[in-house]
Amino acid sequence: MTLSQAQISAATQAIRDHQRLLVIPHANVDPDGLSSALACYELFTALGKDVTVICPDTLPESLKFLPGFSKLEQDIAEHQNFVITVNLDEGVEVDKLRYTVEDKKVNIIVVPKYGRVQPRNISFGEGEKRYDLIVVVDTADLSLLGRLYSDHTDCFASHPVLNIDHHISNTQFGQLQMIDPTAASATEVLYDWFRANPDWNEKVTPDIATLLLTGLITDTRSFQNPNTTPRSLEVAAELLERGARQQEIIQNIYKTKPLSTLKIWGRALNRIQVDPVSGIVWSSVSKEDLQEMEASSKETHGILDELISTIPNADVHVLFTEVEEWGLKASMRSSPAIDVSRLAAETYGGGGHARASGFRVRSFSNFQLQVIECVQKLKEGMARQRTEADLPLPESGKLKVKSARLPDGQGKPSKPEPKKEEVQRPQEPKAEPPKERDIVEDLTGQNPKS
Ligand SMILES: [Mn+2]
Repeated sequence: MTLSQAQISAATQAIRDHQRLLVIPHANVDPDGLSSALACYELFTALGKDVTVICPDTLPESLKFLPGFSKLEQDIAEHQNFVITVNLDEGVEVDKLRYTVEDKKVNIIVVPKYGRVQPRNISFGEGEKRYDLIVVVDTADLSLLGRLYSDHTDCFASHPVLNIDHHISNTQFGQLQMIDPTAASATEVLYDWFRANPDWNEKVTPDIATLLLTGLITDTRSFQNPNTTPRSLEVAAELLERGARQQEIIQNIYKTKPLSTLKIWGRALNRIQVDPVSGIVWSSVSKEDLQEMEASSKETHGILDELISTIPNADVHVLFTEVEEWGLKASMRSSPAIDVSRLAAETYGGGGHARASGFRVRSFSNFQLQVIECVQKLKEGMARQRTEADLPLPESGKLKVKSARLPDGQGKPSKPEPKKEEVQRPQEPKAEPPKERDIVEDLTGQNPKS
């Protein structure tokens, strides 16, 4: 389902009718959310709007290259002016305004030049609101805005909200929606919208094209995920033609990593464990590891992808991280043979998608022992699912490092889910793209699937 003309027109009209726009991506923002918000900032500012973008997270260094990054604000300014009006109809002319403060009171003193101000000349009321339209991007539900939403629920209730997203699980919040679950990224939805309005389309600068391409590249894992459609590739090509700086994106997002990140990745990859009998691959990062490498738990993002590309033909990949606030955090991905959303729910009350899920264990005495216990429970859960589905155990010797990828198409070249499970936990699985084809491989003719 792509965007309807009615949705596009209504959203366009909302922007034309409002002046003070507040744009917000989801909490724990990812590059697609942030690029979407900044692309809105750039385009709406070019249309003469007064735009505020709020992103309360501490952002990774790697995203500082995004155009408009320095314009990000941290919190919603809800202060609304209060206006006291002196009616001058009766021949009064005001000379000065003064105020005094006494005992928790402010006196506003109107000094007339001519005439006399009577109580009947005074009226008062609320001034203009700081914002008149809220635009929420890349967010399946308002609760995923985190504290920004819970601290300012009234603000969301008292302003019209335009909801722009590509998650199939979007809860359709807001008065206006532009949701396209067939789009690979929120920036793809935005590009369709921008293009639909000729006067906006001509304002798509190389900076905006760079922002839009950033979301597309990261949400498809460089066009590796099956959410990549022919249209995403067309959009990417068009954005490049319009000056998107692809090399800058790749350099900043994929090729520049702080030393601490490299060290923590090295530690995790060094610790990969494989159970060929049950088809599970896992690794762990403890609090001590993080301290020793002077890394934050955020720097473990991407390790799971690395596990998957290193040993692609396991049924379940898990990364266990010891996180300060939460205890143990497990992130899982799976092949179609195992439903990890069910696995997470049955073992530790977690959740997510069928192919990407997670769970948390809050208290334990020893992290490494807890990891072993978790792996044991996961293996039991996997065995139950296999028995129910009457699936055989993986062939022994199947789990080999990448070079051993099976030539007959049994090896899974890539995982289907984008790495969204940590960011947007409550969402449902993304719409399976029409036929699970790996477009990049079809185009290059490499590793054709059976
Ligand atoms: Mn997204």
